[in-house]
Amino acid sequence: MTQALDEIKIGGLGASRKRVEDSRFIRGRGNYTDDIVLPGMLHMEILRSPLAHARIKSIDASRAWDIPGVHLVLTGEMMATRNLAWMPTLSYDTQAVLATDKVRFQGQEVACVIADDPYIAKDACEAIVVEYEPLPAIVNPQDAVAPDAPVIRDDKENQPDNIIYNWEVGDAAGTDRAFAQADVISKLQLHYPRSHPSPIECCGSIADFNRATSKLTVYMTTQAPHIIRAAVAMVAELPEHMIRIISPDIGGGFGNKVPVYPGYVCSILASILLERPVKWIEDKTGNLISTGFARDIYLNGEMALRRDGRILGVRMHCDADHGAFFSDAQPSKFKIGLLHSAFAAYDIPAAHLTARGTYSNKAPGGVAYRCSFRVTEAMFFQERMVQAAADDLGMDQAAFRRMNFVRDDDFPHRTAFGFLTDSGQYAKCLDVGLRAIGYEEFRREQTEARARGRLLGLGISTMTEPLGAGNSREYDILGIKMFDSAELKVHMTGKAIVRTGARTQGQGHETTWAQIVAHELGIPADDIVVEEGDTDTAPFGMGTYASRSTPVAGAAVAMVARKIRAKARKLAAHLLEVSEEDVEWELGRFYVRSAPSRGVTIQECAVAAYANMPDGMEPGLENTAYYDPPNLTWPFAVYIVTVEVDPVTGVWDVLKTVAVDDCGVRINPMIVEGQIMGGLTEAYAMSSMQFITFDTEGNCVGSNYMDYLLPTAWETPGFELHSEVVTPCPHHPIGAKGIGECAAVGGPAAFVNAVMDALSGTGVRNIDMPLLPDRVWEALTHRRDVSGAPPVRSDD
Ligand code: MCN
Ligand code: CUN
Repeated sequence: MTQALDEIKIGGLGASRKRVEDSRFIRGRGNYTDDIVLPGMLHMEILRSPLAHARIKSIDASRAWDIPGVHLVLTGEMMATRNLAWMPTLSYDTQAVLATDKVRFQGQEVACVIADDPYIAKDACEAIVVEYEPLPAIVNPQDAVAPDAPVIRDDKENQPDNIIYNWEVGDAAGTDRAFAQADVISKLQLHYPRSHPSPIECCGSIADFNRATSKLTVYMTTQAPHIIRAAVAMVAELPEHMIRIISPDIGGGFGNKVPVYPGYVCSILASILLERPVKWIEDKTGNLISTGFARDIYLNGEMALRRDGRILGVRMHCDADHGAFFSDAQPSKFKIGLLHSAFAAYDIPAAHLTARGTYSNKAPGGVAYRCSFRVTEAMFFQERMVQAAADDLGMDQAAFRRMNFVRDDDFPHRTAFGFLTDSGQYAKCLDVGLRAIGYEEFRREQTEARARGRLLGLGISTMTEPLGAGNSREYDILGIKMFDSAELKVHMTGKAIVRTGARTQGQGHETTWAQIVAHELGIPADDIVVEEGDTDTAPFGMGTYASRSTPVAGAAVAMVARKIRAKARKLAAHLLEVSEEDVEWELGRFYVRSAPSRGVTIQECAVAAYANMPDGMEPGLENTAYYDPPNLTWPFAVYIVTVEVDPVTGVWDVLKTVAVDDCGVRINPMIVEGQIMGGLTEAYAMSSMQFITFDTEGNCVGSNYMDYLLPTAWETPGFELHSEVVTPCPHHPIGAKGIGECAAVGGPAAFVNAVMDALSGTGVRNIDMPLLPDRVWEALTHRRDVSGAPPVRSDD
């Protein structure tokens, strides 16, 4: 008779356990970087450039130095004497820490003041006199490559123009052959506008250098503390063991807190020079105007089609605007991230992608914001292209997708761009979605409504996302291989602590990692504490982004728990006085195979590890696992949206949104649903209202929450979520796939496709995001594409 514990009751896999971290957050007891106060702490503020492109003729900081309470003014010139005016980026470029020769985007860091309080520091920044000689600004890739374009990066040798790279992937010749055989060629051109992750908490750091111990401790808002430790060791030339990076509670990251920002570097140098703790907390405009942007790419492509609906081949070209410094955080092999994950869910014989990256007078960035290295753009283009192709063929949207999907029995499947996908039930997800939205009925309603002048539309989007980099054979950042880690210590009373190399920013790791241990060991999740983010205590890891935590660190948690279980089995055999081979496991308990009532609990084994271990056994019940995944995980999702467009105003309302996500085994269904709802909210925001744009002088439109809109509960439509499709990941120890970005990746195309579907038959092929009412109205009334980011358009 089994005495196994009830997994749901102990908070194991599948339990919608309440988030343990929320108990402090909802009480206002979180510990964010700005909550930390150290004795003798000073405050740093940054002076930013008002101009997008200008030569610096002089900087006069003398009046700032004279202000009482000012301890230090840092300028590029001073940084240069310590070889710190420039720093390396994560994409093998360089980035100015404080400008010396030129400013290259509006909001660029020009000087820093360290003072007794932030107000004095801010006032002193205003007392610094900078003489600029304005230069013409470049705000898009088209102008960047014009023959007479000013060279933005004249600091670099061998950089005669604004082109960062030309890159390609896929099979050019095979794709040419596919196009030669096509009955129909469908084309699409679009712009994915610049957007911003915009977490509620801005970036910040407190550097604390202690001359007596030579130790540098930095509290900072980072999603990847260990990478930062390595970067600080390299940039500041400090010994790595004397650097401790602590990432306290993070108020949202969404990719914004992956890069290394000048503010971090300046606060560190200031603390070393002043031998006092220096705190820098960015304000909202600083965050929106200067930190890790997302997207900003122009995509055009074409699809070779057979008349019956089969896709024969795809060509894609991407023009990427990286801003003034190429600082994308992405695997080093891929210049344009994983954009070539496009069309991975479709069985396509040949594909070819070319990409060109250019500099502009905009803040650096590119990948951040729920993107998994540009999968967001890949899936957006894919699903817009698929809709356009189905329209060109006069085929039903759903049928066209189903016909071209990779079939369930086709796995493992090598995609046209060379990825290996390993599992999925694409058609089933689509069917669940179509049933939930009431597909046939809606199509009938749509036709009837049309006859009465009402515009209804239905948009389908699917996405499959490569989540969980590495494997380390293919994925590295600056040469550091991408794997992750977990450490598990079971104390003698059977309570435990787990630490990983990831860093939660709101995703709920403190809740879910304990659930994995509960599943593997039968220790109730409430008896397990999770700690992340301190490089002195956490095992080395690559951090949290690209939804890699569950695929990699989460796998490491399962693997370390299994190591612990293996040792506990030896302890159990000793306690039960039988040989190890005679010991069986059920959740929470080892028992004797021939006498199941004789058993010991995992907690009894834990005591024994400290109080009664067999002769010759190393005491204790602790271990560490490093996990290098054999492959990425490939979640899949179908999002379907219905809308009504008002032909008079161009305003569109969402009628219904259905999401069918297959992320394999769900550790905590409630947290997964939260991730999906958050992602859909962001998808709705990007498709309907969100963009950061620039005027021709390079002034940033979108550096505050009046211009950069975050939807509240008022604007956000309701979402209907479906969880019945579960395709376990074949190589992940608990069958889980990532989920953190899926809805933000796949969602935008569903909203846009719905509006475009409502406009079908009008001759409008594309409206670029955001689909603001005036843009929809313009498309409808003038029957033409509305492209580019407002207000700067690529077509005028
Ligand atoms: N999970 C689960 N079952 C699965 C998959 C995941 O229960 N099959 C749980 C995980 O255990 C974890 C959460 O869902 O608690 C998200 O897991 P995962 O997909 O592994 O993603 P990460 O933890 O690596 O989070 C990163 C991802 C990214 S890259 C961005 S950007 C983003 C996102 O998460 N930023 C977020 N979601 C966010 N959510 C919040 N609240 N705040 C952010 O900054
Ligand atoms: Cu690109 S946003 Mo998330 O991968 O941190």
